[in-house]
Amino acid sequence: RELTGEVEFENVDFGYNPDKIVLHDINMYAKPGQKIAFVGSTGAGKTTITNLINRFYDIQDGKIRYDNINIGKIKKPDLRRSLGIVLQDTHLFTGTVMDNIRYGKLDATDEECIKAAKLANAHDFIKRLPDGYNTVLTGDGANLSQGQRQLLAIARAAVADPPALILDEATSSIDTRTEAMVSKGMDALMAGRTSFVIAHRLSTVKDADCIMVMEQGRIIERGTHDQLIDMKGRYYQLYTG
Ligand code: DUT
Ligand code: MG
Repeated sequence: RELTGEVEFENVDFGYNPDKIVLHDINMYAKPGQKIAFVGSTGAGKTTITNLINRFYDIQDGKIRYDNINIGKIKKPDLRRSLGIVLQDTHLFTGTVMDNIRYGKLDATDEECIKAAKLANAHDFIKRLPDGYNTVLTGDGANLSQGQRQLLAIARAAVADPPALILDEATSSIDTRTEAMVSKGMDALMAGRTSFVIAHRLSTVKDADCIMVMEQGRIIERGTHDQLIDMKGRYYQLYTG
C-alpha cells in the first residue's frame, strides 16, 4: 500500500536510555504535503524527533502512525525506507555521480537520475564536472564542495520519490549563491510531500504550515510564523534575537 505522507505522534515519550527520557509527551499531526519545522536551542530534541519519525529507535510510550498504521513499537523496515532524508552530512561513496544519485532507488534508470538531478537543481554543476554524471567521486565526495554534496543529497532523495521527507539544514557556512541553489532544490523536493525540517536559519521556516518550538524535550509553542510572532513567546524571542 502506498503511503500518503500522513504522520501522527500521540503522547510519545522517548529516551535513548529508558532511564533518561529526552522527549516528553510529544503530540503532532502532519497532513500529507504539509511542511513542519522544528526550531529550538541545541539539545532541545529536534534531531531526536526526526530519528523517531524514521523509526530508528523504539519509543517508550505513545503512538507513531503513518496513515493510521501504528508503527511506534513494531519494526517496519519497509515503512522506514519510505521516508527520504537529507542530512547535514551526506554519505557519498566512491563511485560515479550517477551511482551516488541512484543510491536513492537502486533500479532507477539514468534518465530518472538525471530528472531527479534537474529537480534538485544539481544538473548544472554536474554537467560542469570533468566527466559530468560519470565523474568518479572520491570517498565521501571530498572532491565536491559542501553545497554540491547537499545538491546530490537532494537529487538522491528526489529519485527515491518518498511521500515524506526529513531535511536537516546544514549549519556550516556555504556561500550565499550556493545556499540559494540548495534552498531552491529543497523547495522543489518538498513540493507535494510531507516535510519535516530542522532549520537553523529562521528565514527558512517562515513558510511552514506549522513551526514546533522545542525546549528540553518538549514542544513548548506551535503555530505559523505569524501566529508565533503574535504570541510574543519563545519563538518571538528567537526571532527578534
Ligand atoms: N541525546 C542522547 N543520545 C544521543 C543523542 C542525543 O542522549 O544519541 C540527548 C542529548 C540531548 C537530547 O538527547 O539531551 C536531545 O538531543 P538532540 O540531538 O535531539 O537535540 P537537537 O535539538 O537536535 O540539538 P542540536 O541543535 O544541537 O542538533
Ligand atoms: Mg540536531
